[in-house]
Amino acid sequence: MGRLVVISNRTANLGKNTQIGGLAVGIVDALRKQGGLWAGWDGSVVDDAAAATTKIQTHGNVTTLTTALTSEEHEKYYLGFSNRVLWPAFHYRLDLMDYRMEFADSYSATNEKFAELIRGHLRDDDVIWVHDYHLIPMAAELRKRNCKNKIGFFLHIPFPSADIFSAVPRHEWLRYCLLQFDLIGFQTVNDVHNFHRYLKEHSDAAIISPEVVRVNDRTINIGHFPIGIDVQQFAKASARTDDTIELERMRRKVLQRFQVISADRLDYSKGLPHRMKAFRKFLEICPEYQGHADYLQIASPSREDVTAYSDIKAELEQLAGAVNGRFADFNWAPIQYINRNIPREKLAPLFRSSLVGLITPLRDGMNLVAKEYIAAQDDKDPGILILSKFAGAAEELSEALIVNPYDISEVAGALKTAVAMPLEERQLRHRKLLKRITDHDAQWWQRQYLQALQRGDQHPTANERV
Ligand code: ADQ
Repeated sequence: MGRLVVISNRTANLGKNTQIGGLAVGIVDALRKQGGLWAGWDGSVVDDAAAATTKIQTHGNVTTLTTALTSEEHEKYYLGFSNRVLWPAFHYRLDLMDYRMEFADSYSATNEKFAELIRGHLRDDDVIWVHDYHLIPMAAELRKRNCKNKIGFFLHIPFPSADIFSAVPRHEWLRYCLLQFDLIGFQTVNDVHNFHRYLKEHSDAAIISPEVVRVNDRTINIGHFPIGIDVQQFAKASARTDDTIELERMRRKVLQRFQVISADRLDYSKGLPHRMKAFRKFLEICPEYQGHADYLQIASPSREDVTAYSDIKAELEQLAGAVNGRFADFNWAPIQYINRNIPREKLAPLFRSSLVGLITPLRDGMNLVAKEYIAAQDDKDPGILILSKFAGAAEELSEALIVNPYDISEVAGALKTAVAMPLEERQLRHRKLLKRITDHDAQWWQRQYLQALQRGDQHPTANERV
């Protein structure tokens, strides 16, 4: 078996003592098992191309190959086409899509630059796994450079409905690029349906079966591979509580209070304002819980150079202030809003000490926080997950309380149900949810994906056109 080559916008730090979390868990595990190369942007931005040096570092059997972006690439490829066009459109926010031709040109050129850099490091028997919406043209660029390796793509965010995708400028080119991969992996069955429907309506591709599409004489495999987490690692971290969290938990117990928790990147797709309004509604319809319900929203700063992100930050600060102003008493404030990254060792016990995990994105590829919340629970007295039906995770986690995040009253009602739910019902739901995330963990995800990529049909010939 050849090496695994992973190409993603960012790579993780593989140095000693680094806690790896989120989607990196599965990738690192696969790389360490098979040995390989991880290529991507190093996170730095330089003024001009001459200053963008390539770094090669080796950690055991894994090598990282990283480079900087120029300020122009950062502005147009990363913040521009990736995060002002593809991200909003794929999350159904065409109103926030800000397309400019130079964004698409830079997106294409930056993919070309990465491909050029990586091509020189590839071996004939490498299997290549490309991640996410920043790198849709990667296979096309590698094929142009006569790369005949198996190349798979995994989309971490939702694939939108056919109408929405066809509203993205240059969607025909994106489709052409996608169809240069040997395997296109999505998070959910719904994403696969959306992609099929788009191909049916907007291309000549023949859909042979749900898993196989043919274009000219090429075969492209398609599948859904719901990403998972390292359940054991997160469960372990959740049991290692620290003094402050433990003290707070005991204080709440004495005061007969409970905690509702949410943790997200501060992103408009995560539905934070809707959620705060739902919590306000809950306090209105259940006045008996005023003074007893603590809502902790942890929001890590994200893409602050994009206006839509600074707007939502201001909206949230205003909302949290207004709710606290209205309901707070001298010894209780309903909302605690933290706008920074919290280390995983702290996040996990915080999840465990919360009676409700309120995870209500307006649209999400999967949502790992939902799975982390389940993994962190004490099975003797587990909390309850309230989950948006528009999170990819809702396809798997049907024993959560599934809600429409746009319906503020429905979410407030789910909060009411959750806090009154008897222990036996919480335990029953938790058992089923825990089993599902354990069966479909991060290792399972990468194995399923890589097996599908390895057993797929022969690589396509270079330079074919759709
Ligand atoms: P994200 O949009 O980043 O990922 P998510 O899946 O929820 O969303 O992952 C976020 C990760 O960051 C989790 O591991 C969580 O614990 C951590 N996190 C969140 N808030 C934090 C905070 N304040 N401090 C520290 N850590 C925090 C994209 C897609 C998702 C998809 C993943 C993986 O948008 O839909 O699930 O990729 O495929």
